[in-house]
Amino acid sequence: MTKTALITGITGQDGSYLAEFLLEKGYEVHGIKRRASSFNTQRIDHIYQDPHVPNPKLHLHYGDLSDTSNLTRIIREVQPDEVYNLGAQSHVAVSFESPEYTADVDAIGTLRLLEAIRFLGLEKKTRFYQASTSELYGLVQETPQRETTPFHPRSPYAVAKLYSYWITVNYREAYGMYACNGILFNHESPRRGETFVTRKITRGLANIAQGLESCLYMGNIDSLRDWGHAKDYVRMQWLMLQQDNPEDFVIATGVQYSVRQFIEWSAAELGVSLEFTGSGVDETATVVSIEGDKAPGLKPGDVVMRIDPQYFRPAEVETLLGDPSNAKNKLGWVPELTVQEMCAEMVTEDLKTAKRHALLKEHGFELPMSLENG
Ligand code: NDP
Ligand code: GDR
Repeated sequence: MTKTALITGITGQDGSYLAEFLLEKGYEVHGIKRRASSFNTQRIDHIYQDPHVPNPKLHLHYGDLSDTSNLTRIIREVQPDEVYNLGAQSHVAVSFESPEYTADVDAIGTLRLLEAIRFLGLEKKTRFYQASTSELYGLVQETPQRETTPFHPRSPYAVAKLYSYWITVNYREAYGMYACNGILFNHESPRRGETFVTRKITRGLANIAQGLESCLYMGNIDSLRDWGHAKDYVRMQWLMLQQDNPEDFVIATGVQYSVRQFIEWSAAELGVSLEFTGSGVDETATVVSIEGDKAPGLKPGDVVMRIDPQYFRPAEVETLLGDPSNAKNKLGWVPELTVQEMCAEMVTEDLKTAKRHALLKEHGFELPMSLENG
């Protein structure tokens, strides 16, 4: 029997990979997309199916996690076997700017979905996945962080996600729902939003290498993260809903690096070696040498990174390192891609785009790119 899945956040990084994954598994996939004044489906355009063709397997519905009646109507229509709640205002720094909106969407949005499932009498049919986060650990109480490590959220985003974590546990305990949390550590890909740190670095350095920008302005580059590849992590989201009993899992690689190291690797992928000098807000990264032909816009001595305190957060999560033993032992899950392979893939993709843009610029055309630096 064909299974039906509903994905909130299908237009995001994870939603797009998960939709591909479920379609390959033969699912009928429904996704909720937001109404926007310009197209926002770039990440799923390659799997889009014209609703006029017979038996389309991918269906998109307009909706929003802030709209109870809309969510209830979609769930009633779709009668999903599985709901993946990936939709969120997912940027930690932005959550300090828009804390109330973040709480509405990232916390109450989850409650709205769970209540809709219950209200429609689907609590025994519909399995529910909640996109929980390593940000819950915030000011870390134990290293590495595992399922039992106490939480201490450090942003409006993380506090909202804490509510969602517990309301998911609560609906499981109170109503016997198959509902579970994936506590996912940072995961990235060429589809990562441009203002998250890895993508900001790979895109920024690729643009600089091609002479489209001059300098990358960064926040706290001492920050330590456990980065994996989004493709590996969406496989795990599905696995969590295929077990006999619902359980919450930490998903991580178990290896940690600094933002500074990610900058060095990205530059190295472009054939550029960097030297970091100075400290605190005065730290800079300067080009020492260049190999190959990927960075015609650079020469030794160019400063390609400076610190801009506007990217510091009011409360920072300095270090995160996950222990994925439980997922490995119980679900047989191991990440297939290393962070270095992921970084190389991201730089390669961003360099392709930067080269296209450089060519357009050379021939006097307007650039179809935003210079927003997030
Ligand atoms: P993205 O920011 O790439 O995608 C978020 C998605 O949510 C987008 O489709 C976005 O739509 C949608 N969305 C935003 N606001 C609303 C709203 N009000 N109503 C409905 N949909 C909305 O995030 P990721 O794919 O990286 O992450 C997926 C989920 O996993 C998120 O919940 C995130 O918080 C969580 N998470 C992510 C981790 C990571 O490292 N990537 C780690 C741990 C948890 P639009 O495209 O229109 O903006
Ligand atoms: P994070 O990811 O906050 O961990 O949340 P992000 O990539 O934004 O930041 C990681 C670390 O890098 C530091 N940093 C910068 N970050 C950004 N965005 N821009 C900068 O210029 C910059 N300079 C340094 C940050 O301070 C931070 O320490 C992501 C999101 O996907 C969440 O939705 C998810 O829950 C968590 O990962 C796990």
